[in-house]
Order: sequence, then structure tokens, then C-alpha cells
Amino acid sequence: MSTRRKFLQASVISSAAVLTGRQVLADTATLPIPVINNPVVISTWDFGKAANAGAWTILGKGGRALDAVEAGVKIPEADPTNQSIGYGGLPDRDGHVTLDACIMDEQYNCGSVMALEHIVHAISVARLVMEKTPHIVLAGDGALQFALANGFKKENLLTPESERAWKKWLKTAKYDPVINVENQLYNKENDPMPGGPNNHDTIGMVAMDAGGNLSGACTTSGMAYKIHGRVGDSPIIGAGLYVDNEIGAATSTGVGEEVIRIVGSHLVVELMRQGHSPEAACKEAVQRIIKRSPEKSKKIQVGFLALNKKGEYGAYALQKGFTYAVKSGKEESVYASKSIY
Ligand code: SD4
Repeated sequence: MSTRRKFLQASVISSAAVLTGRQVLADTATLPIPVINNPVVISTWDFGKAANAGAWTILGKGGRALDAVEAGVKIPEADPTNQSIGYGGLPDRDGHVTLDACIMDEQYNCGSVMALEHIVHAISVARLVMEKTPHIVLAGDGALQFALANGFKKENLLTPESERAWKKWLKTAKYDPVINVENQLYNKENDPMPGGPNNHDTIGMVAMDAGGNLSGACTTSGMAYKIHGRVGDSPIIGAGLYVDNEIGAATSTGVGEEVIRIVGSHLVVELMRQGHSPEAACKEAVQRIIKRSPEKSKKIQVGFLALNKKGEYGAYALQKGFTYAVKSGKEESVYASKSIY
């Protein structure tokens, strides 16, 4: 290493250490980034709290963010009471539970599975696609075949509760995504989705480890009662999740079609690159959705959350009711996101 580079590295470490009272690991000769909160993990919705605790078993011991986000999102994937992710997820309109998931590390490595059936831990299949294949995305039968060839067990993901909800929905068979239940617009008497108000949710999780590296994971059974084969934003790198280790990471939840159109998570990261705080970047992305379709945006939910390289985080949603969970050495909290409406 050149003397100049060594000198720059030393000044990165010492200036960051002065600012934070802690040694920051830096391997590039860039401007000092005062890390104020790491390790830290953030994830979507109230159930993110249990997922964060799973991630913390790794982050708290100085483990890698990538391992932490995988371990974290596996918690709701395996939870049959969570009807929006993994085992117990609500099916598509034909009764198939189809999973979408993706994962991304600090070096732009990423892997994804789309419309995967019969495997509880879609996120682990996505990680294997990233690590063991020359590809990024495997879909449908090919993804299942790959999972089975790599030792994953074939299981029935449709629980009796989710099957009951689907059969109830079949009576009207009207595809009409419902905004999260806490939302003021949601009216139980008029529930357009008799299968249950929570017909969509997703876990998106982003984390920074003690070494200052970022990773993210996103996994879902997608929009309930969707057309068979429909893929949402969650397994699309840049839409449902994006990680740029120099800048930050972002993930999304809500009606995926609207997120895909604006490449939402990538947009949030790029806005942070331009100097926006995580919350301001998420707000700007939400406003982009409103700009395209002001009327439609009043009837759907989309939420983003983001973490920057300093360990600052924030979120923003279209509607009230979006919550997110945070865990760091300083706190374990669930916050209500700000929203436009
Ligand atoms: C999708 N974004 O499949 C997912 C579903 C979701 O809150 O997050 N709903 O479009």
C-alpha cells in the first residue's frame, strides 16, 4: 500500500474515532464517515421486532450483516401465524403459496428467487443463488428444482388458516389490496377483502454490522390472491431492496407494482447519495408514487425504510399504519412511520 494511502486510511480511522468515540474500520481512502450507530438492524412492520432479535444473535456477537439479515428474516418465514411471509403465507388466487425473496451484501453481490413454491426459507435459497451460481435470479419451477437439489425440504406452505381465508375470498374473488388495518381508511364493516384485512405485508430488513458493512434481505408471499405467476417488487434488486455499501440500504413494503415503476429502493439509496437523510429520501420516493398516480396513491399502501452509512435510519409511507422495528446497542423499538395521508 502506498504511503499516501496509508496516511489517508489512518486519518479516516482517527477522525471517525474522535467523532464517535469508537474505532471505525475503513478500507478505503475516502472522506471520514462518522458512524454513530452500529451495529444496527431495521425491518418492516411490528413483526420486524422478533426478526431483529434473530438478526441480533449474529450482529451482537460481531457477526456479518449478511448472516444477520438472513437469520433475521427466517423468523417470520417460519412463523405460521404470519400470513404474509413464508410458511402460512396467503396463497394466490389458485391456492398456491408462491414466495418472492432477495438478499444483497456489501459488495453488490445479490441473489433472488421469484414465485418459489414449497420451500419455507426462500431467503436461504436466494442466498444460495447468489453464492453458488453465476446467476442472480431463479424463478418458479427452476428455483424449486435448484432448492431441492441443494437439500431444501419440499413442504406444504398452505396452513389451514390461510386455506380458510382463501376459500372465503373465493366467494367474491375480487382482487383489491387492502391498506394495513390500522389505517384510517380501513373500515371493517366494509372490508373488501373478506379473507382478512392483512392481505399484504412483507419483511424487508437492512443492517449494518460492527465492521460498518451493510446488507439487506426481503422476503414475502406477495400480494394475497394475486394471479398465479405474479411477481412483486420484493425479489427485484433495486425495487424491493438495494444496498450500496458506500451510501446506505433501503427496502420497501406495500403494493409492489408501484414500487417497481420507480425502482423504489434504488431511488432511496441514490437520494441518500445526493445528501438526503434516510427519512427524506423515503419521503421523496413516496412522493414520486403520488406524482404518477395521485388518485390511486390514496387507496394503496407503500412504505420505505432506509439506513445510511452513519447508522441513521428513517422511513416514510403513503398511509398511516406502517410501522418499523429497530434494534441497536442503544435501543429496541417499534416506530410508527410518518406518512403523506
Ligand atoms: C408485493 N410488496 O408482493 C409485496 C407485498 C407487500 O405489504 O409488501 N405488501 O408487492
